[in-house]
Amino acid sequence: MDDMPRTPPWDIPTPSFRHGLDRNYLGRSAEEATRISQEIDEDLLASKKALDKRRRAVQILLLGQSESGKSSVIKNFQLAFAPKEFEKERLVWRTIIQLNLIMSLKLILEILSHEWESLITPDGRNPHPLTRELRRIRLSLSPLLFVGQNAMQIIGPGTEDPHNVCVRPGSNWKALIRERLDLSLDLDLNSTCVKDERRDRNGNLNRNRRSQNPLTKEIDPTPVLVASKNDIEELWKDTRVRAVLKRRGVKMEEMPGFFLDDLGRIADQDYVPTDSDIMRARVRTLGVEEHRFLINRGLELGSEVYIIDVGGSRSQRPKWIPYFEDGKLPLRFVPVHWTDLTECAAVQTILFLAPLTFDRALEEDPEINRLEDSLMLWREICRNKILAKATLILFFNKTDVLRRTLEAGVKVKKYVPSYGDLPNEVGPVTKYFCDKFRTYHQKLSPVHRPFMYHETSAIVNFYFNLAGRYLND
Ligand SMILES: Nc1nc2c(ncn2[C@@H]2O[C@H](COP(=O)(O)OP(=O)(O)OP(=O)(O)O)[C@@H](O)[C@H]2O)c(=O)[nH]1
Ligand SMILES: [Mg+2]
Repeated sequence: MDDMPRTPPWDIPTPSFRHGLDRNYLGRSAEEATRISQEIDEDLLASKKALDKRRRAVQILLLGQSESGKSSVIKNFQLAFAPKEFEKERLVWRTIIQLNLIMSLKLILEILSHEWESLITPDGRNPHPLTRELRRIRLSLSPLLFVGQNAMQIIGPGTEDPHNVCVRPGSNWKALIRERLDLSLDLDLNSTCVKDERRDRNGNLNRNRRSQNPLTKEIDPTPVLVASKNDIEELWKDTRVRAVLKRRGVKMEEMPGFFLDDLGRIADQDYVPTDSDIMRARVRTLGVEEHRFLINRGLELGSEVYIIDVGGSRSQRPKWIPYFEDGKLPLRFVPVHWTDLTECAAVQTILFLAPLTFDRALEEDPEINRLEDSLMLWREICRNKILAKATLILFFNKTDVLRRTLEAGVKVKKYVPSYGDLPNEVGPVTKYFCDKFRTYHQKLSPVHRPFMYHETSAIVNFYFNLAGRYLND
């Protein structure tokens, strides 16, 4: 380059001179300007179309305390109206379910360790037989816990919740799992049968397929879970372990993401989650996450529905504030070219989830009764002026849990003295609490709006009929 002759600065032609030299120059720059201008016009038009489309789209906000079932409602919705996407994610849920199972094991081992420490004699010995057994099982399960920990770090880096699978908003964690675990999906959309690349043309499993990628090996729980099956079973069935859990008031079966009773199916190389498994899988939501669904069944095909999911635990609630302040989409959901924020669609419908779990406390604050917390949140939402025009629909979710609790003989009046001697049955209990929610709704709503509620169980496919009715309207 340095050897090339350079034009001295004083010899650089002025624009008019250059024009003289190149007759096409102006013509070319005019063409260029027209092209750029057209591009801008097209961009603006596309933005406007996107904005119009967005304004026409149904926009739903899910609110409710942690574990009320908000994210489960989304899965339900997807299964009902966007089943193709649901199908594509089936194997992603396999990993989540495996991790849920590993988290349950981790919790049990931690509880047993505490027990173990409490049994150590002053001279440092521990004669209890549980300890020897525990040591062996804990050692044998350590590779599984290690792989689980690795996978959790990949899916939700820095989320630091030792007992929950957590994901960061906007992290595209499903794509991440698919990519990192090499889940190339080949889906038979006419059935729930999933074939992945591990199968050869004849449908036989190529069991070596997974182990080819060393990175995958470090975070895929499948092989080590399969290898640990007997030890897990032994641990979970051990009557002494059950006794410790009982003594410490830990009801594993009632915890979200409980899959230990399904170990036989899940700890299998060929495990493919059922719809019901996916509904029961637990991923804790952090922050606010927007889900866009392109309807491919049941409603107007090709129409768009936006559902905004929020983390419901107390530490996450400050992140709801944008919706309470101006009722518009928070800035981060708006593509940069949507300059006029006031044009953005406001939330049209709020689904508020309030399980009638009168006997449970918040996980994050054992001093606070869950139902009391739900009523407090409901009051805030009803009285909010910005949300006055949004349709409020109340879901008394987890009706199956309420039924089981009452059938187990748990008395409402023990937790809610004002319930008195009313019948301890699902109907009267639901009516009693429903009246409370209705009263707040009527008293606090800034403008009159109808009180709508449903008794739901988000782990079964309830949404199709219900949501279809609202969305068609
Ligand atoms: N038995 C039962 N379990 C449910 C029901 N709805 C949800 N679950 C389970 O409850 C757990 C928590 O549900 P999520 O949908 O993750 O709760 P969430 O409201 O999104 O919780 P955060 O993300 O923490 O705010 C999951 O394991 C679900 O499978 C229900 O109706 N019945
Ligand atoms: Mg959630």
